[in-house]
Amino acid sequence: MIQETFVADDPKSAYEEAVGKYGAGLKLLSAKQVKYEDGQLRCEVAIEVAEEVFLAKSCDAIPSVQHSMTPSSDETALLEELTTLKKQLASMKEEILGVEDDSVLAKVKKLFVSKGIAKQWLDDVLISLMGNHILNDDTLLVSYILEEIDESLKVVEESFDSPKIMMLVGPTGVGKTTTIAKLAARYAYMMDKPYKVAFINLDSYKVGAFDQLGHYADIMQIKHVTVDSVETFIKGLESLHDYDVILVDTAGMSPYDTQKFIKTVEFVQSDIPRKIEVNLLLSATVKYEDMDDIYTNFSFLDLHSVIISKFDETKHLGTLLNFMLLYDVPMSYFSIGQEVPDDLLVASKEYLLERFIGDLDG
Ligand SMILES: Nc1nc2c(ncn2[C@@H]2O[C@H](COP(=O)(O)OP(=O)(O)OP(=O)(O)O)[C@@H](O)[C@H]2O)c(=O)[nH]1
Ligand SMILES: [Mg+2]
Repeated sequence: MIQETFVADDPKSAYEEAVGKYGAGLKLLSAKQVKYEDGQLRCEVAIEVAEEVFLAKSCDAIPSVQHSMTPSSDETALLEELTTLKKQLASMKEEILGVEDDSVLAKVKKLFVSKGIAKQWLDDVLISLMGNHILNDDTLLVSYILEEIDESLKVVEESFDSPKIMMLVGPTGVGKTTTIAKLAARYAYMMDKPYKVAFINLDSYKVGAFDQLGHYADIMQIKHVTVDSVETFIKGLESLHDYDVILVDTAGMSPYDTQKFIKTVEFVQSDIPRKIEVNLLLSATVKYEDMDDIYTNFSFLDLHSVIISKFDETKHLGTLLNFMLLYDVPMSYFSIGQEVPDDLLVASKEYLLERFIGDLDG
């Protein structure tokens, strides 16, 4: 077997580069973030492929066991030049947008920033208003920004066109299992047509822990399969081939727990006929400082949507909104309390914006 390391700004891009080169036949060995000499954090993904595949696919005439895509000195110089240019552009923008502290623009910007919206995002949106009278009217300016937020947010519609597998991933204790129970009740009993729903539990890390999902399965009369390896996962899915929706519960993962990530990636990439929709559970109470790590690491799993939980635990939704604005993932459901099955909403921009406006006014 030949090992190769791919480097990119985030794990997903590095992994996609590897898959782009070798197809799905590769084995993922590790994924880690490394601080490079230029001070940038980059992600290194190590993979393993059969020697024949390596020789067939590698455009490098001399096969090397450890091939790193670390930039060459020319590329580094180019990167530095680009970084300088970017900084110059940013400072030019700063000059244009740098206005008196008591101006309408400064006050409105301050308000949104204080509620969690990134200054950078606001500047990108506001730059197009330079010279426009809206900048002198706080009501119009606030409405303009809210409309821009509304336009940038994305919602994914519920769809049952074909049978699907929904996997819920996310940090520990965010509400994955409870949300799976709510979704199961919704799909099996609360829609125009009853769907055939089953559970698969990958949450095998918590040995001996109370089987929360099994408990919900018993109450709701939902078929429930627990697996502990990719092989039993594939077998489990085969045995559930005639189910409309298979909900897959996973163990809570710290975004830094590479081993659990790799294990989960193996399940997501396993050789099965249906694509797995991976949904990231994110708490509305997420900390600003943690968002970047959560996104960078969980996006590795090729996210289909974000499900937001614990709406009832905070009035301040700016940080969450900021997350949705910065990363290009649509929202699918909102969990608004602990009650199964009632405290679940299909994601709506209006609901999120209304709550955010309530906070702006407050
Ligand atoms: N207030 C509130 N609590 C919630 C919500 N969703 C889940 N919870 C509670 O959060 C706690 C953890 O929920 P779980 O569903 O076990 O979370 P999990 O992500 O499966 O946890 P792990 O499997 O340990 O990672 C439970 O007490 C739930 O009742 C919500 O929307 N609002
Ligand atoms: Mg759980």
